[in-house]
Amino acid sequence: MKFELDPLPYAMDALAPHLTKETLEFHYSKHHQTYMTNLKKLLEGKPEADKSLEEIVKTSTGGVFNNAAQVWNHTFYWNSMKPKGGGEPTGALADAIKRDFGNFADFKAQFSQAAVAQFGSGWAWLVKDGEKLKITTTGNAETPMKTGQTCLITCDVWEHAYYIDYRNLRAKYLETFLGSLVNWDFAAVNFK
Ligand code: MN3
Repeated sequence: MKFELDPLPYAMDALAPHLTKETLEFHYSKHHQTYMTNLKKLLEGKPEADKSLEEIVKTSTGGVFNNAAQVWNHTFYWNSMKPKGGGEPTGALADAIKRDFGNFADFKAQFSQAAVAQFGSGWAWLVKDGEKLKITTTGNAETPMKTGQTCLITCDVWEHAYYIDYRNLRAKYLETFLGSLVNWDFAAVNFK
């Protein structure tokens, strides 16, 4: 793999005021970068270093898994948001959400509840499991990608994702994520 982070898909201040430049500077340049730096150190001179990031996530355990999965999860998270995001999905993804959650408002409520209920650090996900859409949460670095589900959207619910802007108010962060940041275009591409 190449041991470099993908660049952020937007400027550091592009998600403000919902997520500030300070949050993105810490989250991308410190947290995300540290997972990559650690992974590089752990794999230096090892045959796994030639594998793709996805292969490493799927086949590793312990510290290698934790750092590799956090690199993958964060890149997926950055792409799960965009400036002037929010709104509702359209087309086949909108139909599938209606089919599996009743309606979009119910989907949003269930996603937010699941994210708030995740105890401690982790992630909330919309995934495609076979043909069915599901909301799932994972603890720490765990990722549905490892178990063969197709990830459509994720929200990072580690405190470092929201503490600068929202302090302890994870529910408020979720409301903003779903209302103003989530990138349904990215979800639609993953859904296909
Ligand atoms: Mn994070």
